[in-house]
Amino acid sequence: MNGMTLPKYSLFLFLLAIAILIIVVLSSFFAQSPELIMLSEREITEYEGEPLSSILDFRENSIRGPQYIDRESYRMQIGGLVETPRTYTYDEVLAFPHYGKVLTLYCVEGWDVTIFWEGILVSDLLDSATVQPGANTVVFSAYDGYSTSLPLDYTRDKDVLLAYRMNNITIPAERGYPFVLVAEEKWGYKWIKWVTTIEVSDDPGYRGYWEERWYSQTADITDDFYA
Ligand SMILES: Nc1nc2c(c(=O)[nH]1)N[C@H]1C(S)=C(S)[C@@H](COP(=O)(O)O)O[C@H]1N2
Ligand SMILES: [Mo]
Repeated sequence: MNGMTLPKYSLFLFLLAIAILIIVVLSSFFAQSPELIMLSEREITEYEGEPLSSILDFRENSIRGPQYIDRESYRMQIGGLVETPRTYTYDEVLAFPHYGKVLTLYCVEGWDVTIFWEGILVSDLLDSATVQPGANTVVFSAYDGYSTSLPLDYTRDKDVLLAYRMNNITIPAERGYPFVLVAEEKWGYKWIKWVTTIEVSDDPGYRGYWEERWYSQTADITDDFYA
């Protein structure tokens, strides 16, 4: 009798063990680390005690209204007087070292905003392409056809940033996503949004959109903008 029941009993145990194994394997498969749920990003209102403006304090006055740039197809071109022209994706630009500073943008219309900016150095991008001797100017162009220029030395001496975050949140489309130039001590029209191209040149006379309409080429906030 024992000889008849033992194999049946052990077969039952064997099948039970397999069933448990399948359940364990399947449940561990479905219970993989739970999906990350991002809480909505929140803007900071001060940085190390210094009060900040809000991204809502800007007045929208772009020449063609807000631009909506797709992160996947976005490319940053670096060309002109460089040894190795470069084309970077959004992620490749973000792979450069990150820097931050609190700076105020003054628009010629009489309003200003103080923001904590985070970005990468324009000079790091330029170095990655190796600037040719004789260059003295950097021309920036944007997705909406806007452009402006700045002296090469200024971009290096002032650690000029291409910002991808403001007040701890990713720069929104209306404010220039993916990249805004943080042109310290220059009028707001030098703070080009939606930057797509950086062109190194030996022509300090290149006049951008507003400079062509007789806004100051140097655009120092200590001077009149209409010059
Ligand atoms: N591409 C692009 N960048 C631009 C502009 C623009 O029209 N197009 N306007 C400039 C001006 S005049 C100012 S004051 C700042 C801030 O403008 P905003 O308040 O419209 O963001 O963006 C600057 N950058
Ligand atoms: Mo402006």
